Amino acid sequence: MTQPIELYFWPTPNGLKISIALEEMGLAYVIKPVAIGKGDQFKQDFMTISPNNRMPAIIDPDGPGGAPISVFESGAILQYLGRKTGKFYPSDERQRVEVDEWLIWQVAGVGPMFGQASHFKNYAPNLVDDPEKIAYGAARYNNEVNRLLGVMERRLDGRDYLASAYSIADISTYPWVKIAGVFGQDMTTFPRVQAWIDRIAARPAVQKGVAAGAELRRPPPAPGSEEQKQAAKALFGQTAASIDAAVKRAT
Ligand SMILES: N[C@@H](CCC(=O)N[C@@H](CS)C(=O)NCC(=O)O)C(=O)O
Repeated sequence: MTQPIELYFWPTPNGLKISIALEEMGLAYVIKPVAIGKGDQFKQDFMTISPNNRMPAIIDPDGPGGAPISVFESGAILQYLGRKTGKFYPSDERQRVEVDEWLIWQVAGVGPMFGQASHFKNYAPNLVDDPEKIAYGAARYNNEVNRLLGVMERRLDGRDYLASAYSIADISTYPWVKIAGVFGQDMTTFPRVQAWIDRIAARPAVQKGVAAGAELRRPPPAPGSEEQKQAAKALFGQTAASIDAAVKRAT
């Protein structure tokens, strides 16, 4: 009997891309929590499969040739799962190029820019005393988020999905773009993007994927609390040397 895929996961937008894909593709999986606020991403076992100290990652016990394979980086995982199942990743080269364009647009653009906008909105105010020190970075990343929503709004003129049909590009983009309103974006100015969000949110597999790991979700730690200090230490101010030290501590 085929063993379930191990999903190294925390319920953030990058993690949810993969739980949604696994649900959409009908693949059995088991969640292996990576508590990034506690430093699980620095543990040697995890770093072996994800050397960038970031989740998500997967281990597929039934990889190529029937042997296990690990994959890190959400885009690489989605392409792997798409090739494995033949679902949401067309084999026709022209259609595949189109999906790749929008998938890479998400992982190289939407993810990093939305991630930085989230940092300046949700975390920087607890880390930096002077609001003026935050203002420039916050404005820069909010503008980028706004620009990217504009790119999507134009792309969705006359089409329902980013490529020709619903694909891993939409799956990758959805968990970030659905929270654009939380970043302060006025979604009434992006009606096609909002309709795309609603279209994808209505899919039962997406609802299951978004609910994955619900037991891991907690409200953000209170400012000044020990939990918040631990999370800030794990997640922020990372350098090559600090990661080396964190890996040694965690192992
Ligand atoms: N490019 C990566 C980004 C993944 C990423 O940023 N993951 C974050 C959580 S959303 C993480 O694991 N952070 C741990 C850390 O900052 O040490 C991907 O697309 O998989």
